[in-house]
Amino acid sequence: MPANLPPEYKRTEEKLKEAKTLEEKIEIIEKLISLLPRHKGTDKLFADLKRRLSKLRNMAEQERKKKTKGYDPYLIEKAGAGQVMLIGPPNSGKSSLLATLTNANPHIADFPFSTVNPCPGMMNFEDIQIQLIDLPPIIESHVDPLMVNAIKRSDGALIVVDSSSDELLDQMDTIIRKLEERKTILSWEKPEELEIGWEWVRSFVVANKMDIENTNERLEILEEFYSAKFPILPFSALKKSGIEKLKQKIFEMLSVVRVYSKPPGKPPDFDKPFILKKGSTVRELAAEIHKDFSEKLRGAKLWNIETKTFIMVDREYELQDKDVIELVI
Ligand SMILES: Nc1nc2c(ncn2[C@@H]2O[C@H](COP(=O)(O)OP(=O)(O)OP(=O)(O)O)[C@@H](O)[C@H]2O)c(=O)[nH]1
Ligand SMILES: [Mg+2]
Repeated sequence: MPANLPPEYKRTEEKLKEAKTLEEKIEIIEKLISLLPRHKGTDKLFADLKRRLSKLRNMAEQERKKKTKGYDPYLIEKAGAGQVMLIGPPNSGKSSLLATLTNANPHIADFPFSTVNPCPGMMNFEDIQIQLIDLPPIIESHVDPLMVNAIKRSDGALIVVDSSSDELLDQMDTIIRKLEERKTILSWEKPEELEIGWEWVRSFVVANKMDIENTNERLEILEEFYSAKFPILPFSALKKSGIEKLKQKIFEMLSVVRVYSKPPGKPPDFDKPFILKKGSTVRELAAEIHKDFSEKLRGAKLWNIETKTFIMVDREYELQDKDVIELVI
């Protein structure tokens, strides 16, 4: 049976010849698999692609282990609803922000380059926790590739800038450019097309030190240049002003929903919400709770706790933040 491959598949296959790194090759093969029409005529090709992918992934893992010689200070296990990086120029208040928002005690100093190692902390947001990681500054002359890899792996980044600095625009430019040099795009909206080998990290700007005089004018200039690309939140780690809006935005950045499960005949468990990516369905929630559930699942009761009533939803119902769900099997 002829495979009948679509033109985009062939175009992507061409790119494989030019791919230099293992990561690029992996991404291309992943794309090929997603583009491959599935029928009897493509079974062999599918199996072949899968085999090549697994081989390349093994090789990449070996290479990564060799490169980092087993130790990467930026490899911090994810905790809570998501991992968010604090990036920015020296002295902008990244560590102060971490200290304001979390239980952590990072080193804060009135001179630049005080942070040399990443430092995590947990931020409470309503009934969940979000992990924030304070990072060393990003400057023109040096950016640790391991740090960029950690930013790539994260669920989002805050670009923390000093609104009182004369170099505000230059610093923004440096941060965006230094990451682009390592194939990392920072923006709020996902780029329509992302070239193979590139990574997108959802981010927004925290205009810190707004308690200092005459920062309003600088904020306006920052908005003029960057508000199309990023939301910009005025903040003061010193005065702790703007904290609620900032926390809300960090939660929004993660694009997750909280779902409370209700056992039949019992009150819902409001202590520990399930956290799922926005767009997840009842079926995916069931799979998270128990592998066997999702097969037997018929649908769910979506409860209104105030009126003690429910409506039936099917397996493909898209979960909304704060839904109370009773699975029906
Ligand atoms: N006025 C004012 N000062 C602040 C604010 N946030 C931080 N600072 C001060 O700015 C200086 C630098 O703060 P850090 O939190 O150490 O800055 P950082 O970005 O972590 O610096 P590096 O780790 O060196 O990159 C300290 O003297 C802080 O007290 C703020 O909102 N307002
Ligand atoms: Mg610091």
